[in-house]
Amino acid sequence: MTPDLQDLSAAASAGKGVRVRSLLARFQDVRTATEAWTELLEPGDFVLQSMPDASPTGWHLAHTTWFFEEFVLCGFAPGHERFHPRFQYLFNSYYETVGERVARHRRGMLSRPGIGVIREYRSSVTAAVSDLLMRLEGDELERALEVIEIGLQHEQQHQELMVTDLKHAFSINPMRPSIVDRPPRAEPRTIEGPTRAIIFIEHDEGLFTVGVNEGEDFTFDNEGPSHRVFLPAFGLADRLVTCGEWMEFMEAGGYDEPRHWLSAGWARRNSLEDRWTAPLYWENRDGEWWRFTVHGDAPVDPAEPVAHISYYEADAYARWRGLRLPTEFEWEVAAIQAGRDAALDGRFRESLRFEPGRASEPVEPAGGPARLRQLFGDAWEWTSSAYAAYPRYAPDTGALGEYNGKFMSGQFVLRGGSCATPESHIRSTYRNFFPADARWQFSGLRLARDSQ
Ligand code: AVJ
Ligand code: FE
Repeated sequence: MTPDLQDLSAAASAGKGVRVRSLLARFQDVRTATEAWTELLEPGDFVLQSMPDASPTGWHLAHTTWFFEEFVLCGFAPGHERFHPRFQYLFNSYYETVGERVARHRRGMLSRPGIGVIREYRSSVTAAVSDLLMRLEGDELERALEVIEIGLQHEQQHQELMVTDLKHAFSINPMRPSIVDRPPRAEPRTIEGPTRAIIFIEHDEGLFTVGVNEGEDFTFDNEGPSHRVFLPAFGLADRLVTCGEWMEFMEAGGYDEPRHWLSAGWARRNSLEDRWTAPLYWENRDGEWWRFTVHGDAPVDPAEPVAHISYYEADAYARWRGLRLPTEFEWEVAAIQAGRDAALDGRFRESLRFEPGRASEPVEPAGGPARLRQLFGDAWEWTSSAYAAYPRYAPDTGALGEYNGKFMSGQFVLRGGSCATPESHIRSTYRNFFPADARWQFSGLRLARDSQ
């Protein structure tokens, strides 16, 4: 070898070492972050399932582990012996390619394996994946790195779902438990005058590039291919709709007036089992609005962004104001123009507060230009866009092709992340999706309008 070539290959292997080591460090961080807050829970908390859409905490802990066992260990470690022969069936969520599974609404029946065994399962798979990474080389290593990255992003999605699912389960308990490290408490009201009026940031019409192609940084397959869209001129609100503004809608009879509502939303609002008169978790006590939070019960803070509303409610609110929801591309174009850092003023999972925070500054500094706030974090933002494939989208042919693509019907796109989303998980092309009646996520709204 010439000295030049030697240098090159040394550099390449050093580069590979850094990449593997940094993924390994992130892998361990994510695994630990998933587990850390569950140490405060009682044994019974791990099996609670309050509705078919929500899963028990123990199931989340095991399913995210199953993902690595199924797709990394079984895929790349020849002769890997499963931790337990039934776990492939027990902790498969929805992968037809993998096989049969426990029905989703029965996940709360699984008191065995107990949380002790689930924790052993987690550490055994975490260790085996780490060992495997040190052994693999070449193309195998490259492919394994990609799948582990998907596994990490998958686990981050479940970190958020663990919070929203347990919050829902606890909301049913008259003990009003707190899922975080502090006793239930009423937060003091700290209202500093009315919230500043919304400012609409105007955008000229034009052709814009949206979505992203596979590249160095991880993105989900549903964020691409990148393509161009034409947008007529629009204005996007500089902040989220607040609880105070939502109360105006309620007081004006917004929940009782069918003309604001989509037909399916109106039918859902009238459901006899749980008629909607306010956002999920809100409760009227002697004329005052309270809500259940992960810290227990607290009075509604009018300056906080509203959360736990469905698409139907968001849409009705916007129509009542004579405005509308943004499309997902209006949101994305505005986010790209604002720049990620400029808009990173929301609250994320890392704060461990798990409730939306107020806009960081209630009033613009004198003379300062209006800008978009709370784009990322605090509350997911419903868009009017149906969750559908971008032009030329094709899911992978293997089992992981089932990850996002097969859900592209009957759901709407949400953008921006919430107070339960890990900060490193969110970006301007990210597409979350839920059915129009889902309310248990931290879902809120930002208004939009057609420019004059
Ligand atoms: C993108 C949040 C709708 O909840 O099914 C978890 C995330 N995908 N495991 C979901 C997900 C696979 C997904 N959402
Ligand atoms: Fe999953």
